[in-house]
Amino acid sequence: MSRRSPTGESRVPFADLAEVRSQFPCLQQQIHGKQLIYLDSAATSQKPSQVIEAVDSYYREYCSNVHRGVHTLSERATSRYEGVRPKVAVLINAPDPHSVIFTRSTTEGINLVARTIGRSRVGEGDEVLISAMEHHANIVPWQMLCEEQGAILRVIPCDENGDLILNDLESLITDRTKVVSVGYVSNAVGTRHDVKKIISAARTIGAITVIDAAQAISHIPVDVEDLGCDFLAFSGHKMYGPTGIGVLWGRKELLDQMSPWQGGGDMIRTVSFERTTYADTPWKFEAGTPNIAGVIGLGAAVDFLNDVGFETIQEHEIHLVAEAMARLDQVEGLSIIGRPSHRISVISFILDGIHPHDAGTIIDQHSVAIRAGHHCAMPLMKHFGVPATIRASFAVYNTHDEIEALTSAIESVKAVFR
Ligand code: C6P
Repeated sequence: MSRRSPTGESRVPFADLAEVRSQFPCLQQQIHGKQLIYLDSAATSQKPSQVIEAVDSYYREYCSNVHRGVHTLSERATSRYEGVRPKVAVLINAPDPHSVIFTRSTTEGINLVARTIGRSRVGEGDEVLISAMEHHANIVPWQMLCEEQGAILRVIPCDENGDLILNDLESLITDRTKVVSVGYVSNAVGTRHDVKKIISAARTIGAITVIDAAQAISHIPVDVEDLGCDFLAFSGHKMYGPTGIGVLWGRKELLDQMSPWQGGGDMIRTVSFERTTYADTPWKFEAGTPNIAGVIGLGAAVDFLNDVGFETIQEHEIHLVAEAMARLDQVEGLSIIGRPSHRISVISFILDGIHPHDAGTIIDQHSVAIRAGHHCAMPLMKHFGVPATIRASFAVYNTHDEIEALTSAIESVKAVFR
């Protein structure tokens, strides 16, 4: 484990995970008089000092617009902003940094694909395939596209464990299938899907493949070359970076063929009243002043992930989740929702006779932050026959002691309703 200084130069080793945790100012506080225990990283992760300092230093030291000014501050901002593209490309093993588009979020990335290549490739009677376990961000844009184009939305089903049923892919992926868009990891129950299998089936018939990597990017190495997908979207705020910044990676040859989706400054080459010509990829997809501080913070978040290292992250999180599952399984009246064959970082559960929102409110009184709700996965909740679940999600800064605190908070919830 090692880390860089905020300026990105010298690397200083992290002594251990306790030191990693000490890098998160927001975790160093009490809520309701007790040490905060943050188990809601799937909603948004906490931010390490190096990310906060990178954003702070942009505003304090070289705040200016990018790609426009000839002055020193603007050149500095442009070079730091553009310097994040190759960092992100290395993170996801993308061969070309120019295939990295900065967006607002995963949501915006998926919408961009649906509104551009989706619109041009999906026609009447065509099919878009998603899965039963998608976040609304990977359902609604495709539903809107299908409604607009007269196309059909089809769904890969899942079983009672929360695993996708992939043995009948041939009947779901037909020559009418133009887009296959699936999540890498379920935010609601934590399943790590076999997306490679889905991508490879989709490629045999030439469908466009889109991966929602929002819940994967901070937990496992994501490798677009190995996956073989055409597009992959994720959000900075779930990978220790700022809110309001995301990435859409796309295969460069496809991005080059695609039309821009928003018009405005910074995405053009020339403008006249007769005709506009567009900038090259990726800038033609980044209309207007971008989230400069967000991109710079995202770069620091990539440094953070690299500095801790995915081997350390995975080893720690796999143990945490296994221990949390074992402890929660011992709690009487608690049912875990979804027991997938491969799980990452998220555990969903319900308590007999207690609404998840009531449980969440009481758990918060014990200074444990969890999420209660449908997790923007209403079709999946329906599949499991529940309106909502209580969700604990884990990140690199969580500790084994925090699992004990969660279980004792759950016991207090039960005591209130006894
Ligand atoms: N899930 C959660 O608590 P945005 O909002 O665009 O950054 O991310 C959307 C999104 C897309 N896909 C998956 C798999 C996600 O988990 C999310 C965000 C949060 O689970 C907020 S609902």
